[in-house]
Amino acid sequence: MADLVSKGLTTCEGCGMELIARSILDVLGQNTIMLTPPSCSAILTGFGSETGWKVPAFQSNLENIAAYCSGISVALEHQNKTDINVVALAGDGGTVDIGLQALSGAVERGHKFIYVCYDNEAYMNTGIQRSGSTPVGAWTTTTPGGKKEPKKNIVEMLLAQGIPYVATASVGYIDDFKKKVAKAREIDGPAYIHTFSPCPPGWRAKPRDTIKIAKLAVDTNLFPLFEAIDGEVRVTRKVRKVASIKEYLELQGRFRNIRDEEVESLATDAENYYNKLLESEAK
Ligand SMILES: Cc1ncc(C[n+]2csc(CCOP(=O)(O)OP(=O)(O)O)c2C)c(N)n1
Ligand code: SF4
Ligand SMILES: [Mg+2]
Repeated sequence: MADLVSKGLTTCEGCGMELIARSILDVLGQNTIMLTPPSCSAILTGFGSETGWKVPAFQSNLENIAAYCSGISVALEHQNKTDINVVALAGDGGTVDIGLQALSGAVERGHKFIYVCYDNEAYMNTGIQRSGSTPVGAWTTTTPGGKKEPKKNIVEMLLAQGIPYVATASVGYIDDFKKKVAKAREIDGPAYIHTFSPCPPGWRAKPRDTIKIAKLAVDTNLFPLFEAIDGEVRVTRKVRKVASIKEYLELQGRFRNIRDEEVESLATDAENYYNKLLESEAK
């Protein structure tokens, strides 16, 4: 298989986002246009005449990547170019906060594009500021005592909007992610994949623990893996034995000062949400 992302990028050791980028193009191949907003994924799009992508790519603003996807998608339609994938690779801040209105608008208009959010749970590129996607108890430079508010659930927001395909994924289960990218390509409309993506420097974690942490997030039910086609939910990885949230938290320095009651609330919310997903699957 051709490697469509250059080697020797300046992403950090153990970066989840880079693995996501490589995996997207492993599945979709050459006939793909990649878009990135200001964020760590912009490292791949590059500066001036240098780029890490071996496919066409475009750098948007932070608030409007989905609007650019819409425009490119419509232009391709007008040219009868139906075999080209339009893909956004955006961070959590650029998705659940700053780019939300553009994403919601593009989904409402029903354009055909694939939006992959790599969720490293903070604004990493600008120095680890909290985002709407930062979980309770996590240290960031703007939540020195740990974040108080729960993580925003963008997937449920898009489900409520009636998006034809939405899924969660994790770099810990990369085959599951790749299957979802392949499904997203077949959807005649917007498709969104929210992907758990460890960031060793931002999480004060060891680079070698990236995959372990990404698996534990799923196996603790903190980040359940599922997809919904036309609103029909299917849990794609059933958790038979719930893993230890304590072990998950201890691998990351950002949770060093988390309080017992916050750990409890994370565990309770995780269990409730996972059960809710199983119930909607059964309907
Ligand atoms: C409207 C706007 N606000 C702020 C910025 C500055 N900025 C550039 S990258 C970035 C962080 C984006 O965070 P996220 O989307 O989570 O991606 P990550 O850095 O974590 O990869 C910010 C705040 C900007 N470019 N545009
Ligand atoms: S700061 Fe985090 S997301 Fe950004 S390149 Fe480094 S590991 Fe990847
Ligand atoms: Mg981020």
